[in-house]
Amino acid sequence: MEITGNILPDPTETGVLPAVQAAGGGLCMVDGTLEWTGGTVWGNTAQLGGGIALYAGTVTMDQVAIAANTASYGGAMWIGSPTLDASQVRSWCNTATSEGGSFYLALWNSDALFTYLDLALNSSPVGAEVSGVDGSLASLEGAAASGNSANALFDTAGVFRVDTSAVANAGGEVFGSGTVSGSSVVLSDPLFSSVTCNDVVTDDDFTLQATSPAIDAGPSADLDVDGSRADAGANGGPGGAW
Ligand SMILES: [Ca+2]
Ligand SMILES: [Ca+2]
Repeated sequence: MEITGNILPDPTETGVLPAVQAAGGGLCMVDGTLEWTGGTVWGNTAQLGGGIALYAGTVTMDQVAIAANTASYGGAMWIGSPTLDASQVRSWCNTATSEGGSFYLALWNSDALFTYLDLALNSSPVGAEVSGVDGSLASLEGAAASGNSANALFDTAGVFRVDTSAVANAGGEVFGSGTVSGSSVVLSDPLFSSVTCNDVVTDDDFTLQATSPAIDAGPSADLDVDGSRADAGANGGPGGAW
């Protein structure tokens, strides 16, 4: 499944629009239950959540790729207060003009869990990869994040719990003013093989280079499909072959 090329709000609509009409360029979920496996959401635009906006409900995402979407908040995804469990998600080259180049946790009770996550080259003035308001919680396990922004990868007043991950920002700062906890985090570039923000999403290779610090650095109780300890990143862990 591919979701691409949508622009919100619809430029032919005029007047004062409900906020939801400008949220989730590729997919907007207001409530309910979503179990989503596979697919690519790329090249969409909205004010909140260029690729995806999740207001509430219960959401399970697995092996979903989100690339080159654009928004004010949450280039890839704007997260309200759903119960979100995202595994093997890959987000790259998304842009937010305000906050959260990849993910923006918008509410005091936003609480999102990402396991085996790839983040690369997302951009925003604040929180190039992930940003969250005071009280929000982003939990990352087995993440591989690589950025080139002058700003922190993870920023603003949210709480970031990061475990068994490899993260680095060529522009320097990784964590901004948010509260950070966690364990077994390597502050070093995960060395994806080839990722370019060139408006082509099919030429990007997130295979880890041989010297990647993300190799065997994922959740210690998990194994990769080759039987070795799980790697960090979206190709890691027992569900990593995709
Ligand atoms: Ca590319
Ligand atoms: Ca491994």
